[in-house]
Amino acid sequence: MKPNMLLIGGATPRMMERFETAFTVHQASEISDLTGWLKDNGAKIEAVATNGHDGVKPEIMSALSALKIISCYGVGYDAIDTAVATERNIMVTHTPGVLNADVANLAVLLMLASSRCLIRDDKWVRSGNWASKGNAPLTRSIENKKVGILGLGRIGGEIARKLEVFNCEIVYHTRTPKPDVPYTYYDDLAKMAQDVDYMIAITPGGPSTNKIVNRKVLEALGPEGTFINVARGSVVDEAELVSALQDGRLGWAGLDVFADEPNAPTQLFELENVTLTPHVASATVETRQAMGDLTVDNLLQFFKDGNVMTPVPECADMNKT
Ligand code: A2R
Repeated sequence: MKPNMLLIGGATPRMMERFETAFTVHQASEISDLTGWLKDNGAKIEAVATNGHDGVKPEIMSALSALKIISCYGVGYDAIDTAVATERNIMVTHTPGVLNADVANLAVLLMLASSRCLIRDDKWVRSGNWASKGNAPLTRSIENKKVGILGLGRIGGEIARKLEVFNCEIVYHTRTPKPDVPYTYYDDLAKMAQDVDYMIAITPGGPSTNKIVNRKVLEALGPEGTFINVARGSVVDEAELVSALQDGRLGWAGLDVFADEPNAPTQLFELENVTLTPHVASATVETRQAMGDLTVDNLLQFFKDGNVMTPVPECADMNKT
């Protein structure tokens, strides 16, 4: 008998094929009355595969009385209540590491797109402005600039390394200083924002980072500053961000994540000092395949011997061996 798995959100064909070799898969998106279905079937579900956006809603989690493992396709797992999971001895896994390079690449891309006005200059050519108005206005260089990284973990470290080729000076803010890094530590986020040209957010979401990029921090970054967000929309006070960009109290922003995805604040659509992407930092064929493989591998290994490759830190001591 294959164990029953509930799939929340999508999966690639390659993931589906592998899921189906080991599990009886129930796709939440294909169940019309999920609440009713969970009443009748929730107690037989032993595994959930989900993603960082959908997570597992509390009402779903509580309907799955036999749940043993949640495998999350993504490194951020703030949409999964790990306190409830650990209390119930439910293993939670995620996909750290394999997406570092591409998320870091998107952060650098947003920095460059913002400083070099990529979208404006693309339009300059297409609209005929080049011929009718002449050369596009000058842009700004990222060479030799000071960059503050908010969250110097796996991805933040990768961003810092990539920015070294642009001769950027790297500084960072985290809750605890990191040993063995050659970058200056700031224990005060607003102070760091004041001192840098660019600030890149790459922390987890959740309560500890909720709106830590607030009005004070945005104003400290200031009219000559650029804010890049590849973390979570919840990390910044979005209303304050919009208003600071509108008034020029903040210079520019490059944003891949938003508080209410898939919706982004419509006021941003009018602004030329903003570059927007639809939460695609890890969304390359190569990285998504690696994430998908790890999502499935964790589940298969767990049902083989009770161990997983990449538990979330809260579940790190739950491996059997
Ligand atoms: O604070 P620390 O010392 O635990 O450092 C972590 C930092 N961090 C914070 N920094 C400031 N205030 C906080 N409340 C706070 N909470 C965490 O974020 C660490 O340097 C970094 C997270 O690094 P990792 O755990 O290695 O995560 P990774 O793989 O870099 O991914 C970061 C996030 C994901 O959670 C997704 O939301 C997004 O990137 O894709």
